Amino acid sequence: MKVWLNGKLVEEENATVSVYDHGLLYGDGVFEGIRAYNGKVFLVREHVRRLFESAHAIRMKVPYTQAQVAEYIADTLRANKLKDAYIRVVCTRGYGFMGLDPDRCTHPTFFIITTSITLYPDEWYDHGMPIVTASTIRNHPDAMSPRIKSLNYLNNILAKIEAKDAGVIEAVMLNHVGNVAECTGDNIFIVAGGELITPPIASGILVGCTRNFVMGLARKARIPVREIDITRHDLYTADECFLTGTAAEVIPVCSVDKRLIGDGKPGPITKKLMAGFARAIGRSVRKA
Ligand code: PXG
Repeated sequence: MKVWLNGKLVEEENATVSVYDHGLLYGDGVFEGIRAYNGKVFLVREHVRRLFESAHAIRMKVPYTQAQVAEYIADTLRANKLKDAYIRVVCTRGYGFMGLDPDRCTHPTFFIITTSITLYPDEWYDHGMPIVTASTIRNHPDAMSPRIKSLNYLNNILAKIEAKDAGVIEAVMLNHVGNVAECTGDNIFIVAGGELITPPIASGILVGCTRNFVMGLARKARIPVREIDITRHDLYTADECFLTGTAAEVIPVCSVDKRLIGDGKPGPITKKLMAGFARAIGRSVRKA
């Protein structure tokens, strides 16, 4: 597989960065995870814009334009003859020897990895997946805003470890005041009283591209959408619950901390939005 690294397409064994790269030494950098479906990069403008916003927020300048980044993603997919792919775009502060000072780094390191995708098992989409709440809270927005998709994912990784210890693969993270924020790599939605509800941006979340897209699908289907604070109790007592993310797409949740959600099966609004998402990416709609 070829990797796009600092302006060149190189074989993956030659795609190397310095041990003095501040992305590695300090997690000083930003990234995006993007999907391509049937040769089309899904929500590419939204993802590239978020990459630039993340970089801007940490006072880092991506050395290209947004249009160039979109073009380089397409070039990498073409070079690897990939139509359905997972794409990782990374921009680090670059080489800078030791010391936190970002001014030690003169050139950002920029690379694009593409890989053929591995989907979650069908069974979770058909029957829902169990999740738990983590004791690790989401980063305080005034410490490290979760809106920045930074290279330091330890906050999320600690919660992921809790999920795995509980025998599941995803965990809900509460925020600094105890409300539901998001999962380790997915945003969260519930359905209650016929309304689609998701935590607001101010609750301290990554503003997911899939989240925004699914909210748009719901509005088009005339499902009322509200961004309001939700508690763990709201989750336990919801009629439906699902997660959204680039990797997971739209995935139903059947239980939270062993409390069944609704009747424990994907609900009608979840199924409708899963079908809408499948149509949008040109995939035939699952039966089930
Ligand atoms: N919250 C967090 C903390 C995330 O990392 C999302 C929400 C969903 O955002 P999008 O824009 O994808 O709808 C994410 C995204 C991985 C992987 O390798 C993780 C994400 C995306 C793609 C791959 O685990 N997280």
